Amino acid sequence: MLNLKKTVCAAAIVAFAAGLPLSANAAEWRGWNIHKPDYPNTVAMDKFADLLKEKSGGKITLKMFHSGTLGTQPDAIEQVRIGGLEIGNFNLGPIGPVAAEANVVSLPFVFRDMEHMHRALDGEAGDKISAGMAKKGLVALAWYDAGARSFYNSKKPIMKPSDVEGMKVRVMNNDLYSGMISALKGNPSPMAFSEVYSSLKTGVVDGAENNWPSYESTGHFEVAGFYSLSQHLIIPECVCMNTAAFEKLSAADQKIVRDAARESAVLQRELWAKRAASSREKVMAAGVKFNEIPDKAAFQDAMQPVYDKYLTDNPDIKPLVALIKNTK
Ligand code: GTR
Repeated sequence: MLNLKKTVCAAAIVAFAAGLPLSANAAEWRGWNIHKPDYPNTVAMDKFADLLKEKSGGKITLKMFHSGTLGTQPDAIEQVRIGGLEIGNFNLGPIGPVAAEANVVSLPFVFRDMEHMHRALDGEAGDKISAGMAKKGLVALAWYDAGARSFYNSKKPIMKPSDVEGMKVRVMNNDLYSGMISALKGNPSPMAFSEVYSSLKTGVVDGAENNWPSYESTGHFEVAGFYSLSQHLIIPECVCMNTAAFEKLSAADQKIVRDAARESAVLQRELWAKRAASSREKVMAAGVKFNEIPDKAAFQDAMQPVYDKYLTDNPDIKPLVALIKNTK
């Protein structure tokens, strides 16, 4: 794996030596993506790059780096914020710690279902989340889908909150997720996506949580064969751009960039729906033991303290949560 800092540094030195500007107006932008070649996000980000080139008549070009080759997600978010990279396809989960507004989507059960999430993000709540992110260096050009996240593990079916007690569960980097596992009396283990497979295999962790496509594409189903449909988090993703770089563009170019990202999002959502179904079929055929959760409200109740604590610590966010809840 390439070392992100070294790469960015090397690029800066080359640009400096060549007398090139380091701004995003330089010939080629660079984009980060964590997923493998055939994943919906990967295909959609490649489409975004194609559309950028086409719509700008070759003036704007984007080179995508897939499979997390430019480093972990929290590092890449930082790089896009400071302008070391121009573009990233990020999950809003690890953006929460840098932009409080984005953290609302990481409150367990904040969205009733995918449709509710779409309506909220396409409306006023989405505008408020975008505004908060832009202030922190990330312009959300478009939203991608990432389904609902459920628990999986190598030990047993999870039917009720107490089944998580004592389990070591990998979470993404965000205190809300650690709090969520602690609330279930499990042991949270924040860790990079790329480390989860071997950690599950060697028993460093017992379980993790994710959507069907990521559970399948990573091979986690091979080493954690119990998937329990808790659907406790519905976290959208963004095509994000460094704010300063975006603001430097002419209004016409900004429109090109937004339009290209939105068009790629239409494709991503279509591919996502298909992949969610095919990934589920694939892991079931491979022998995964799947269970529905009889009483999801029990998980919601058990996770409520995380919710309450977050809103007590961040009272400014309360209206945004209310806005989401009241979105029909
Ligand atoms: C996936 C998401 C990735 C990453 C990953 C994880 O669903 O698309 O961006 O956040 O989950 O669990 O780290």
